[in-house]
Amino acid sequence: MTKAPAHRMKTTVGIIGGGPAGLLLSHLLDRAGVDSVILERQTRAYVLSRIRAGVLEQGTCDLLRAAGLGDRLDQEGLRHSGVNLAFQGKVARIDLEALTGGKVVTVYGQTKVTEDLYNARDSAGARMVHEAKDVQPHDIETEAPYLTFEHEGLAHRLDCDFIASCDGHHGIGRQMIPSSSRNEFELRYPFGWIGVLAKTPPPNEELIYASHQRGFVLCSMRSETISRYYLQAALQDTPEDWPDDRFWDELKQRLPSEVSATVIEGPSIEKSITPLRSFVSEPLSNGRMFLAGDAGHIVPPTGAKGLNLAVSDVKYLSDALIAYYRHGDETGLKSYDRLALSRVWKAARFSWHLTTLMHHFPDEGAFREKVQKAELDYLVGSKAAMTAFAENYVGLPL
Ligand code: RFL
Ligand code: PHB
Repeated sequence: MTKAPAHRMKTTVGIIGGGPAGLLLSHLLDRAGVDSVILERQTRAYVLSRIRAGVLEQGTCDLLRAAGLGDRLDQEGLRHSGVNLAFQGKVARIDLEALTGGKVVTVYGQTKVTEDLYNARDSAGARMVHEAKDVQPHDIETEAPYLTFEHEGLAHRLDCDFIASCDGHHGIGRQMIPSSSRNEFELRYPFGWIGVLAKTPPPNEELIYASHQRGFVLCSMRSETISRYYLQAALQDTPEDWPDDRFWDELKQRLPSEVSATVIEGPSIEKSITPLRSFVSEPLSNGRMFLAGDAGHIVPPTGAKGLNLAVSDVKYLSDALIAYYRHGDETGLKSYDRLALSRVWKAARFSWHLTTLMHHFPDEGAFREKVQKAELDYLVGSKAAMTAFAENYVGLPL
């Protein structure tokens, strides 16, 4: 039963979801004088405890710096000018910086990005509602959309000019686009990743993506003293199937000996499992509601693109909204779908390609394995192929 709203609020842009996409959108709009309110289902502590992305593209860092969010990023972010691919017992380095005319990636955890955004929003006195239950968009195809929700047992209504659905893959926004005008493209991979965070120094200064008969491995990090590892695992596995001893043992078996010799084991401080999938929903808008970030698309983490795509969507959307309020110019709003989807599909392609290149596909036979090895050999032996890889890994232009 719907309760009559006890509280009515008004804003310009109503944002569903206070993850990186929603927080950054609110921040960029605020800098241009456009008001917004964020409705987040979880508590702030919960949002900040999610361990996810680690790698920021050059363009993401440039944008964060330009938005006044660069101080801690520049102090604590680890600048990586190269990345390593390991297979057949050897490690090959791809020199990102040299191959892209000076672009690099920065290792800086999503937790820190989110903390920086919260701090910026707090100092600007932003309106954010945590533990907002049952958020529902209404009248999105009219000029007066609104959101209803429950908070602390009371019914609320938020009137707005536009709605931004930044509510992640399981959010409500996408479901409001009628299925007759929505196309969903999805690929589920026959495996997942088990991730471990450990208070031990990483085995290498740079990331190592390793392909092995027993499955994929990624050696990443959060700092010089905290390592982050991922292993390809069976879809049905749970963290309980991976006690620390099994994890370290399997990790070492899959890495070239020169790398496994430098792995320092330690108790895991976080362990989680995630299935891999590619997903894009088209269009990314309907009437006055726009989807940004994981709400509209998911990429497998292999390419390190998810958070970076959330940032590029938000850049296009905030530019469009700001142009509308400054000059009454609707062009950006009308071209949001085209612009965002064009970049999304390129990152979806790269993430899918790197996933298929690096993982073991148990049911696909020896021919596939031979082709996979040939492609890896070609990639690390051809400047043209490495350049294409590097261009995508540091991020295509925004
Ligand atoms: P989020 O972070 O999921 O935030 C959505 C927010 O919306 C809230 N919400 C709702 N609020 C109100 N009402 C509702 N009905 C709601 N439904 C949901 C949620 O509580 C949440 O707070 O989406 P956003 O902001 O679009 O950000 C996307 C990124 O979080 C995601 O793409 C990345 O984490 C993906 N990712 C990586 N991306 C990178 O760019 N580089 C990486 O190295 C990288 N590594 C990763 C990753 C994701 C991983 N996992 C766990 C899937 C590694 C892993 C293991
Ligand atoms: C991470 O450090 O969490 C990470 C790094 C690179 C990826 C995915 C995840 O491709």
